[in-house]
Amino acid sequence: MALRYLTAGESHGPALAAIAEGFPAGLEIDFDQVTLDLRRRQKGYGRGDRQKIERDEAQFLSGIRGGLTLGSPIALVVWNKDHESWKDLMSPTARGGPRFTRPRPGHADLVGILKYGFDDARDALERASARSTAATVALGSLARQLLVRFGIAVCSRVTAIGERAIHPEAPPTPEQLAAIEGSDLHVDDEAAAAEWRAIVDRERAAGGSIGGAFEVYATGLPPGLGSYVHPDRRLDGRLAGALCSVPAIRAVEIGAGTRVDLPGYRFHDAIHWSSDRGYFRETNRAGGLEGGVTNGQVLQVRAYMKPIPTMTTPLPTVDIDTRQPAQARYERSDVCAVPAAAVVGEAVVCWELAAAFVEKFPGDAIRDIEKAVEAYAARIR
Ligand code: EPS
Repeated sequence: MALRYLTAGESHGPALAAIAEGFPAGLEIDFDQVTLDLRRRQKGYGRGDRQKIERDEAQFLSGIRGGLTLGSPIALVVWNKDHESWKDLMSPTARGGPRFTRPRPGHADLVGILKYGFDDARDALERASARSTAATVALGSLARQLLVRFGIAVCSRVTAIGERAIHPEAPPTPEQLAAIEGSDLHVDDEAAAAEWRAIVDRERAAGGSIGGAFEVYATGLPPGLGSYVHPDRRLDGRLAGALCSVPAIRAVEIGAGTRVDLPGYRFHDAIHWSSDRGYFRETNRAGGLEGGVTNGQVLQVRAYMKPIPTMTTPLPTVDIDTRQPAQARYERSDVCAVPAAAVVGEAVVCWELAAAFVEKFPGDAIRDIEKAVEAYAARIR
């Protein structure tokens, strides 16, 4: 069964909801891990006041019994605590409040108005809000648990805020990972973090916002996930698509993908073999993917986030009622959400990898998948 999901929910509506299908039966679910991932998404220097209100937690409604998956659809809800203050404006039974008529350049406000025929941008922006990524992270946490069961670990680090970038050579070591998880900039480089805080402070003072970049890594992947046989089965395309579908992500790089300055003989990773390691490489500019297929190296993808379009110093826009020039409306937002986006990036990478994993090793029960994994490992050994 293929892994698939749907999410629902408006940012200030009662809740976010998700339904996932395709998890094999018998997978142990650690609910604390889901809560941990949801809380990791809420953190980060530059986040707005909404995160002081919410304490995100998933309430599971189906598909799990006594901590074990049943193979049936998993339904979950993340309640919006802030809904209490919005229930007269944003609920299935009420739509009060002033209309939002001055669309923010860069947000879904105007395209939503045009596409769906609204006279109030709130009808679009509530669903377009990055708040929906809480549901994504809950689903990604389930996918992470399937991957961990088979020795695959996914993590991330921020690599740029504004004009200042770092260029880590390798995925984080366990010590570096502990530093990343303890950092409000989701990085193990305190000098960079200090500069990034100053950049965020500068933009907050200027009434602006700031974007950045992060890397997601996956270790322990077997070679052979994804396929080159048809474009929509290529894992590089699926990962790039998943990352670009996260709000505000505008570019994705796989391995050293943007190093067009390197000639082929310096770009590609030479293949070696030894009796103890099997096939191996000394470099990983491919980022763990060749032909859209995992090659057994560490997966390394980088995503770039644009600055959030909601700013206290608003951009010029047009009022949809008067068609006269106006200032874009400001609503509470984040100055910088790159550390949170890195956690969302992990979630979508976990999902795509878990989906590719159950395609390669199908089975209704976790034991069936184990057998398929063992048989494949024996064949390629
Ligand atoms: C977000 C919740 C939102 C925003 C942000 C992400 O909460 P509120 O709108 O109530 O402040 O902070 O959404 C956006 C950046 C956006 O463009 O919509 C969250 O939980 O991540």
